[in-house]
Amino acid sequence: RQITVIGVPMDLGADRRGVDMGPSAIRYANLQGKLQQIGFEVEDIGNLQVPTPETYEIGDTKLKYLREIVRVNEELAQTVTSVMEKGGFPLVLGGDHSIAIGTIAGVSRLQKRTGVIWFDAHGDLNTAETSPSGNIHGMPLAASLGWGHPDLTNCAGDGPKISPEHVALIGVRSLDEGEKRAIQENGIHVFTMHEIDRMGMAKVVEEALHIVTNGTDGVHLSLDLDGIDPNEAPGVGTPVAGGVTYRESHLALEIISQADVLTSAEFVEVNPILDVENKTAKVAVALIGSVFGERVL
Ligand code: DIR
Ligand code: MN
Ligand code: MN
Ligand code: MN
Repeated sequence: RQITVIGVPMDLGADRRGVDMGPSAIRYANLQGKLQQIGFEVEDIGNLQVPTPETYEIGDTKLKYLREIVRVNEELAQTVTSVMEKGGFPLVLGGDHSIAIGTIAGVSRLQKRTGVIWFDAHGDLNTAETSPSGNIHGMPLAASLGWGHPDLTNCAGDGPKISPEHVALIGVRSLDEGEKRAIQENGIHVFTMHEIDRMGMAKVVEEALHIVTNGTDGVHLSLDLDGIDPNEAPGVGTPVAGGVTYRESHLALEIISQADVLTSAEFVEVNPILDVENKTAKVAVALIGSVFGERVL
């Protein structure tokens, strides 16, 4: 089977911080070697062109860089769709989490009912109205569900790309008021750190897998490195204490790997500027190993 790596050096969705170097940092941590060692054929198609924030106006401060973000996501969606059409597995490297809008749009063109595992400290369920920051990286799950500004919800295809009952969030510990409301009103399944502590990660992931595979044709994994505890993954823009441990995160991805349901994945928000000796990119590559079937024995 072939994995196609797509880099998206996006840093427009979260105020310029250095997350545009994420794809490079992950490659430098020997992504390709790791995947080949597991036995995959790897094709790296490089990075998509992403505009530099300094060369554009921020625009509406409730939706910063909306136009440029939409443009990149349209291209990303097209790229993801064509990779899947050729039978490849798209592995998207961020960049900030706003790129999930394009990845999911691209996947959903071929896979009408896509389940999504959203691994994150945050809900990413904001709209312009509920966002405290105006940063679009806090909105991609909402946009994919069809909520928010029409330019985001109609990006690379009109309307919702996924439905609330096919989504499971894992690792959540920071939600804005509007996000809490969206979760309650739409019955979105959220496994916060509380559930992980109480039930254990194995049980949480088994339940999440049940949700995302029930009535779907495939599953997308959207993994924000800030879901992991900042002690293990310090190179992220918005660290939140009390996160998923190194082993819990591997266990989660090992169980997901064994279920053999993933059709696409993305690893986002690695920021080498805020990191310590590329630790967070190394964690990302180790996790990518687990999700693609690397085993101890
Ligand atoms: C916050 C932070 N909820 C926002 N979101 C982040 O700006 O919407 N998501 N950091 O990953
Ligand atoms: Mn996050
Ligand atoms: Mn984010
Ligand atoms: Mn996120």
